[in-house]
Amino acid sequence: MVLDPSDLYDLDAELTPEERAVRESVARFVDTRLLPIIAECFDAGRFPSELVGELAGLGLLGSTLPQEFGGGGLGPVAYGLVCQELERGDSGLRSFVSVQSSLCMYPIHAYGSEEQKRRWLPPMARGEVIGCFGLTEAHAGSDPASMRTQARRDGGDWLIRGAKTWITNGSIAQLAVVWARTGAGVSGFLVPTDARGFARTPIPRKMSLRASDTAALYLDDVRVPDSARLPGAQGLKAPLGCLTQARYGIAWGAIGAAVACHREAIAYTRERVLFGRPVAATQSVQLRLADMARRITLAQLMALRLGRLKESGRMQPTQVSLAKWNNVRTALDIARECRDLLGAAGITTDHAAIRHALNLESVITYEGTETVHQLVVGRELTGISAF
Ligand code: TGC
Ligand code: FAD
Repeated sequence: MVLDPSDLYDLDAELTPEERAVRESVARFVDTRLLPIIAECFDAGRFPSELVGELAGLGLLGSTLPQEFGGGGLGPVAYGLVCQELERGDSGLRSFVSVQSSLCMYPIHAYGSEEQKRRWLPPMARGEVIGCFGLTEAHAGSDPASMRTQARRDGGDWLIRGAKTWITNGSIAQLAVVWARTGAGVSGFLVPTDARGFARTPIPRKMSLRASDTAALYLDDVRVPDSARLPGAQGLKAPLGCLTQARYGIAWGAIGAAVACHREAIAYTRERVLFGRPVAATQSVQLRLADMARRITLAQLMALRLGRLKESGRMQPTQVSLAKWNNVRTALDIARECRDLLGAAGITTDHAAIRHALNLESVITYEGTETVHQLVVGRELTGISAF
């Protein structure tokens, strides 16, 4: 029996027919709609907004939410496979879906009022309203507890003042989920981006996630009614709870980027003839490709186990930290090595490796840096917080 080089342990056999069908439909979309345009988007620094309607049509926005709010009721493993296939195309498109689904629709569903859910979730699932998630500030990235953005009461309203930066979808969003300090700790607010006093500027000169929109947000006493506050979001654990959802998707997504680079490097080294034989015939290249397969298989096993833990309601944030750390590190190392195996051909976006490697430089930083996740695991082991 010939093994699948991207699935040496036949994890496909562990998936349900529904999970396999979801993966295959997203894979088709990526192959036919994203891959033909992604290099051009990356080169131009352009988010492929023309794909948003198709993502919605495939049910990929808020896909785990119940159908009454426009979601698809997918399970965690199916959602993970969605992220994996999208990121096999590009981390930027997976980021778009992560932010819309896990960082915007999830908090509205988990912490929002009935009225907020009915108003925002269905148009977000249809891709008519794009969301962004404003937690990070210039001085408060890894340490969001030190945020300075404030919301203060003014009659029945709130006035929000502060600035957020590095915000995915920031300049294309119609709705911003903004986290701000109030007299009673951190709260979340649903802020329409056309509100008076709200401004945003795209972050220029990015060398990573070039096919994703990233912006700074400025809130100059933006007035919102109390009905825009997420009533169930109390304290920092509310935004951190959203991060757990998004980090879970990233742990799966990164595998897709690694698989794309690995497949490309196998094909390239089989074709590339040097010193009278394919470069894939050398022991050192086979050793490198085999070692990548080992690391991809470990990442796949970790993601699937995490997914089954999530399905049974037992997944812990520390387990998510371990998987985000391991799988993004694995993907970044593999993307860099594959770039090297392509020689000079690896430095242009005619091949995928350098695009994935550059993208993964962001993925290893956002949603908690690698060090933050290592320290979360260290805290679990020792019972001592090193933050
Ligand atoms: P601490 O103040 O001790 O805890 C606050 C409360 O939160 C609870 N908690 C969590 N709950 C759910 N999920 C998690 N992951 C949680 N982590 C903590 C905690 O139990 C506590 O609850 P309670 O009831 O006791 O009040 O905070 P901490 O010491 O646990 O956290 C420190 C640290 C460094 C881990 C945290 O601040 C952190 O994760 N920092 C990294 C910040 C970060 O990841 N920012 C991401 C911004 S969004 C983004 O990057 C989007 S990229 C989008 C894309 O995909 O394009
Ligand atoms: P810092 O926190 O300043 O960290 C700098 C360095 O110090 C890192 O190496 C870090 O690991 C290290 N460090 C930090 N603390 C410790 C410690 N205790 N011990 C040892 N080392 C430490 N944020 C949002 O809110 N919403 C978004 O949509 C969003 N999208 C993003 C998109 C992109 C492309 C990028 C790059 C970032 C995005 N972010 C977003 C921000 C992201 O979450 C932060 O960049 C990240 O949390 C790290 O914060 P920082 O950049 O301020 O780095």
